[in-house]
Amino acid sequence: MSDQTLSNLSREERRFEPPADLAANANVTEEAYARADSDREGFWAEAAERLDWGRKWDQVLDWSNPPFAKWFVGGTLNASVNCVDRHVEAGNGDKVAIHWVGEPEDDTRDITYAQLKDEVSRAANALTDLGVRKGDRVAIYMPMIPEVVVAMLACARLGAPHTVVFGGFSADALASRLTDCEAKVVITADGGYRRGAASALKPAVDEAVEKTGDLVRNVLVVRRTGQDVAWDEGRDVWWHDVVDSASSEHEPEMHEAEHPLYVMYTSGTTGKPKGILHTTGGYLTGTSYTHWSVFDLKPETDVYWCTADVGWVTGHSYMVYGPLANGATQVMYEGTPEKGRWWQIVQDYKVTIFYTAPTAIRTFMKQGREIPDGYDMSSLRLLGSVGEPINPEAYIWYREVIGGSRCPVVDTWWQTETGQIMISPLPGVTAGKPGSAMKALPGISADVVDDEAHSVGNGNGGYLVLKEPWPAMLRTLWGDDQRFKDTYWSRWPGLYFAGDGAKLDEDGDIWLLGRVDDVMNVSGHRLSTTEIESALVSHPKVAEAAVVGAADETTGQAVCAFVILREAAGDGGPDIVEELRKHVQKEIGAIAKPRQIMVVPELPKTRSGKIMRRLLKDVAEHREVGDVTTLADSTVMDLIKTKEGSAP
Ligand code: 6R9
Repeated sequence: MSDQTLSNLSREERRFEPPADLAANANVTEEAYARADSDREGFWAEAAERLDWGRKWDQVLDWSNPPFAKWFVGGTLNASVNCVDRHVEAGNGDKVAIHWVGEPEDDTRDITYAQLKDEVSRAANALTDLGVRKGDRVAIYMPMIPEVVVAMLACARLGAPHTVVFGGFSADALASRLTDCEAKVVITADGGYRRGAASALKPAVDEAVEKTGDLVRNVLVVRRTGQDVAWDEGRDVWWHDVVDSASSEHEPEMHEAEHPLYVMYTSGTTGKPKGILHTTGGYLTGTSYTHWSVFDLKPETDVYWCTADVGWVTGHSYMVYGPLANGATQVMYEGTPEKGRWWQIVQDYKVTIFYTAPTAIRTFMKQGREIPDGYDMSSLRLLGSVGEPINPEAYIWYREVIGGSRCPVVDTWWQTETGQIMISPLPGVTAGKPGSAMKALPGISADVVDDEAHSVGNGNGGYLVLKEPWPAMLRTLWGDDQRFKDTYWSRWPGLYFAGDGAKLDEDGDIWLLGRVDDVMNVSGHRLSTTEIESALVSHPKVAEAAVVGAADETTGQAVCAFVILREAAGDGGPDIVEELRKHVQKEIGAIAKPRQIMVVPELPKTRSGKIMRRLLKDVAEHREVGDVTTLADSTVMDLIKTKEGSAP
């Protein structure tokens, strides 16, 4: 984080008080902070009471073996019952759970809680018939269609942890995740719609399953696009053949509070993705409480919409588990942001709470306010942001243009690992500052510390840490307790290291400043530099590669790669840059495709051989190159800069 960033941010003096009517009727008021401070476990136990339990817990938190937390020890519950059955039993069966909007115009479905319950029960029965048992892992690789929610909840019902892999990821990325969590079944679709065209998914599954030997027994396929698919008779099963004919009666089992709910893979600082493990009772408590408090959800009247893809943690916590546990009515959209389409949906469904990412907001800003101005968005009453720091300009634009200057903006900081929102304004309490995530929520303890773990105090910057366990925290990394300890808990004893830089302003409010490790944030998605470097180096023409995240107006950061070609490859040919970009797309997925690739003769390295990414970042961001004194060969940067001048 540069000093300039710090001082720019501290000059921001605008404040937005909560709207009076919202504050008067807010789900959570100021006193929640004090109550949680005086009895943190009691506070979370009260939040857990929001759920239906089979058996109540004996102990709220067992922290006797840190960093391995156990919440609601002795309690049992079923996540799918909490998200579906109990709303039907409470007489809300006819209430719409999901207003689904397909990408092709006019392709829509409204699904009530009663319908969702039947469909989840059918899918649970079908999965049982395919041999899925409690504890088995099921991979889900699907587009944004209602069946993905059904699939997740059916797995949760059976106690079979799911691992949802983003549909934009490659066959290789899918294969490594299947292998790591030893998935027995993959649920997918023939394809999905992207930017108006059908885009296949099943071929990637076929390729991934082939790579993993006999690991995967069955592939369950939803017919979405109707495109031709290759079929393995002994292995592949159509969803409509086995789910539609299954019984809609399914007796759910109550699972232990600490039973694994899902594994979500996310990029780390090394090439191998980390399998973040979330369990049932604490996760559902943390997500449902925060969804209700941060978005001030009124389930009877609100129409909520989170635009995240289900392949990311936001889709898990704030499209599936949080909102459905709260009995919300929500919108789910299959497509990506396309000019006015989102605002059309807000208008058509009278969306009241809208949750999206800064990268989307910046894209809309670039297109101009005329587009959203053409729609009636007066239904909106609250806006949320997640995924990366929201710069004050984007915050103000979001507030004014989308929120008509009447909706509070909640900038929510959290991570795949934290499972739930951790730092955020409370919309009925906090006077928001554009660009600040403000304060740790009630029941959460965060601080900003220096290298020695001392609190930096107001007005200073440092590392963001979490000081006390919280219900939705990750329990470990799948199959790798040691890496779990090393990654998050070893830097300072007893503190969770989030990997983010942050600043406390004069009021003690928190400003997030981005990652301090080699993880990039591109459009709110975490990508590891190492993972992309490995992908580049796996190309036969590439000898070495270094990847940096360079500031980008729209995506926050963009992937910039520097590669040294193998001698045998000569100059790589005229299409080398495109060839390498495509290669990264194939290895990891389109999201990781470098914006820019520079073919260079050398990379800047320290004497111990560490690539100095800091200098490459200077080049990628067109800055004067910084201090080169620790370079083994200080002329290297001149060579690279010359190349930059001649780059296409
Ligand atoms: C939920 C999610 C986590 C990383 C996190 C941080 C960045 C997320 C943010 C934010 C500033 C916010 N991040 N929300 N930075 N302000 N409101 O995005 O999870 O994909 O695991 O990413 O994203 O750097 O450490 P995940």
